[in-house]
Amino acid sequence: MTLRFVTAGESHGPALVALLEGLPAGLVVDTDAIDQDLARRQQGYGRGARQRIEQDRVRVLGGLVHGTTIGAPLALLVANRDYENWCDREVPPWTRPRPGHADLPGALKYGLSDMRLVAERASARETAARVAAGAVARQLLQQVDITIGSYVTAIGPIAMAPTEEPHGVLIERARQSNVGCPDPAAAERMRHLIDETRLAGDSLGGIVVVVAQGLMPGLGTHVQWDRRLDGRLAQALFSVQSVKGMEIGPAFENARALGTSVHDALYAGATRRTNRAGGLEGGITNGEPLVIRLAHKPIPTTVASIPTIDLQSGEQTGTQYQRSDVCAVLAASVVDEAMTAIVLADALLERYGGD
Ligand code: EPS
Repeated sequence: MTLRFVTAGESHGPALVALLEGLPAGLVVDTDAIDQDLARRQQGYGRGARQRIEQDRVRVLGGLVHGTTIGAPLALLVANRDYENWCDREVPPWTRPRPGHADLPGALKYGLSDMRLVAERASARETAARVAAGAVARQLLQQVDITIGSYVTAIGPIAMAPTEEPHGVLIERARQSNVGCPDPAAAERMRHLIDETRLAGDSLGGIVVVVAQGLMPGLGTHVQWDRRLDGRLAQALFSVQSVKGMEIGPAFENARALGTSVHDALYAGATRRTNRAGGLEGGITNGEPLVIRLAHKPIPTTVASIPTIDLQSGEQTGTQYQRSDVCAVLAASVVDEAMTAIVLADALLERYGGD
């Protein structure tokens, strides 16, 4: 791995931190652009009370001199404004695991009786650090005109109408939508569903499409399993909290069709008229846009109770009330873009070097 990153920090601790290593020297980093991505990650119809507290901004603690990288690791910090509200608060231990959250498996694994200690780190608040790192990777990709965008095609059972419009148009229109959906009629129905779901104390998932454009052929390789770009993207994207499904191109539809109707025929100049492969063949970019579709499960913290057990008493009970988002699919789409940017920037540096 040429470009790698790790994060640290808890949801209600002082800050989230990302360490991004492997950037070449001489990249001018625009911290306003990082803040714009952080702000995009905070938005969205259906988010909860926490987002009214936070105003995510990046602080660069290392790796930049006069705004330019020096080949050193970049240390990025995003403060948690909610931290001070929790410093002196007496919080009873959480003993009732939320089904679908890391609570129970995390508590069993680490031998913890207070599941808050699991939830603090499992929380999707951590994705603020990922988005900060991803925003830098995006700036590296922009140097060679690779761009990454996304749009939301479904929230719960409401899906946008099928369209042949170009990805760029859909991404641009999605940016104007507070549910991230480029189809205004579907977006209206999505907002209505989010309102109803909030009243019912429930939560919603959805589907995100991430598109990378301007990719040259030859990123990734077929020669070894762990260097195939499709596998590397899957690892990165499946690590995003709530991602439970992924396809490259219309993969599940392709699985039901015949090979001659699936594979993108080639024409003079190695051109294609279709992109059912989704931009990758043999784990290598083929010069077509990379198209990834991601299924995000509904958030496991719901106001309405779900049957669970109390680990202390052993009794059958229900999950306890906690503040939560109703729907965070638009926010998740920004995280999906960030993880895609990091994998592609890594593959770019691997192919062309950075020194
Ligand atoms: C989250 C629970 C909520 C979300 C949080 C993720 O936080 P809190 O418990 O403070 O209300 O708001 O997401 C963020 C704070 C964020 O910035 O995305 C969880 O349990 O995953």
